[in-house]
Amino acid sequence: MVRSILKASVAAVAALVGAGGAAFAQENQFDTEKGAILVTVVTEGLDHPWAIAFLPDGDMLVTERPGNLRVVKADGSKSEPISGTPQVDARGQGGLLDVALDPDFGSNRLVYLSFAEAGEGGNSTAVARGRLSEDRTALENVEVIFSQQPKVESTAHFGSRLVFDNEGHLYVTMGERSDRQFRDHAQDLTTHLGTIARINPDGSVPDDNPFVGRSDALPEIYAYGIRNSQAAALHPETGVLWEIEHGPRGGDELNIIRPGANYGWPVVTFGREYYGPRIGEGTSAPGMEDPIYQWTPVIAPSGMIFYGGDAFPKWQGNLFVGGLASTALVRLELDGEKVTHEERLLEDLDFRIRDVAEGPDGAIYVATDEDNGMILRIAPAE
Ligand SMILES: [Ca+2]
Repeated sequence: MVRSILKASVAAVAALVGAGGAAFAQENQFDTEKGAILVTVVTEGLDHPWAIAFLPDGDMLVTERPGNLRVVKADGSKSEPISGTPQVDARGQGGLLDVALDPDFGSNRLVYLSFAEAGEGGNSTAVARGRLSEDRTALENVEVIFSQQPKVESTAHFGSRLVFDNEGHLYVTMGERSDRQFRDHAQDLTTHLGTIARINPDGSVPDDNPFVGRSDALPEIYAYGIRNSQAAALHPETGVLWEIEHGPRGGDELNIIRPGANYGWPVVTFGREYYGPRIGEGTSAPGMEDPIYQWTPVIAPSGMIFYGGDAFPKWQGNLFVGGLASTALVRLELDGEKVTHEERLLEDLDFRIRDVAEGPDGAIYVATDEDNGMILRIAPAE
């Protein structure tokens, strides 16, 4: 249960109210299996924050789904929206989504954004990049480096997370756009629907992508059979991409992404249609990769990290996943490629958790997907 620490000023005592009506103070202490944690409100008043990316000085770039990118300082102050960001289609699940820094941000100041892009045929997931001005008020020389093909009429399943690998390629996780008539495209290599792309930072195709040179496949595709992936991270030791995707009713999946592999949707799944019937041909099939872990009922996953900080020695190497419907920060213990234990944190707060990030201070930061969205900092209580 919630144990609030009310200290310092009267202002700090003013309770915030979560989506579920739970009283929530500026600082809150909770017990976990590995010790007590202190959950602090870094900032509030964000409009459905979707992603957090730490700048080298410890401040954050934060996207808001309706279309704004802001700097949130470590002291919680928020900048005005940064100019130059792309126009987004903010209907439904669309809008401004992930933000990632170039691996050479220190010298080139390049920032990458994924977003729902309107265009001929409807909309699709796209990636833009631009240079963050020295005063951090503008993105300059913004160009769209990738657009998912084709655009369709849907307001759902845009993915998307942006992850650089250790060789400087950019992974873009996407969705299959949700509607029944689009679903089968997740098995169709002539579209980007339901795939993970791997591109160079300028949007060109790496020579060693698995489908390069095939006339029946788009060369950006790295893996396919994906339903809707809003969580992805590079494994810190193997350098391999791990991805978590939304199932339908049941069957959220944790997958290890291999080049050219087929992750099965909608042929195999642990989930069912929202209205009850089975989907596809069961839970496993030859030539299709099984998830290494699945959630039924779903957690509705968004955002993940492999924790590597010093603040929580007992959590090193654990995988943390944001949960929307589950209103939880899910902690997974791993043994190689096996999940050995799961714990759910922050569940009682009733906040939809949209993104998870590790700060340079080793604390864990989460963004809550609410009208009054917050950034919360999670640190050891002692
Ligand atoms: Ca699958």
